[in-house]
This record gives sequence, structure tokens and C-alpha cells, in this order.
Amino acid sequence: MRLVAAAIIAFMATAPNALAETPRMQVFKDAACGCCDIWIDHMVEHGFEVVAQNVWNLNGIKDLLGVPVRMSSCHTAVIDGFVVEGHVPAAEVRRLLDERPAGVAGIAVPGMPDGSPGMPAAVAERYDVLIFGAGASAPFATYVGEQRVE
Ligand SMILES: [Cu+2]
Repeated sequence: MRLVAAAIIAFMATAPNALAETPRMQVFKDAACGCCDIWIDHMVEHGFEVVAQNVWNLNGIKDLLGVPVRMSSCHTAVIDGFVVEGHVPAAEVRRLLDERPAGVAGIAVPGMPDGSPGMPAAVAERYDVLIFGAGASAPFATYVGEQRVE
């Protein structure tokens, strides 16, 4: 756990490169998580560079990164100073990095909605993409499957 914490802190401390075309993301996940891998594929398809790490104490990492318990999902990532929790569509991660709203620590899709990126399903669910941190209030976006509807 201490080593992982050190790795996160080192990663978060790396200077953001505004000119980078593909921001690098570090994903923490359980070795047995299949939907995590499918979500990583989605991020890579949308131009993100991903470094994935299997960990045994994911909840400890979520605590360390300040992910609200009610927003938790199956994997946790960090990118350019932000936390990304769960099956967040790549477009919303991109928008978060572009807009950088004040007081926002991270973005989340709680649980594992059917049809969200990495969760293929016959019938796609409607779900909110949330932001968290002192400045976070309303949902960042609402989706049905991989389609933004609000
Ligand atoms: Cu999942």
C-alpha cells in the first residue's frame, strides 16, 4: 500500500504537459476485472495513453484519492491532477481536462451502468456522469449508453 501511495503521489506530481496530444492516464484495478480492461480499450481508442496497474487494495487507493464512497465503481484512475472513477466516457474526461472547473477533484460514473463504456449490454441504461470536490454540484453530463443526452 505504501508503495502504491508513493507511486500515485509521484504520478500526480508530474508536470501536466499542455501540449501533449494524448494525456497519460494511470489506472488502478483488480487483476480479475474484465470490464476495467474493456474501458481501458475505450480510452485508448479515444486517444488516451493508459498505464494500468493491478492492485489488491483498491478501496485504500479510492480513500487516498478522495473518491466519495457513494460514487465508487470498479476502477480508479488519475490523469493530469484529476481522479477518474469508473466507466466514464472518454469525451467527458477530455472535457474535464479542457474545462478544468474550479474546485473539482475528479469525475465519476458510480456503479457499473449497462451500456456505459466498458459495459456492453443489450439495453443501455441512463446514467449521470458526476464530478466531485469542493466546487462540484450538478451532474457533469447525462448519458444513455455511450450517447450524451444532457
Ligand atoms: Cu466495471
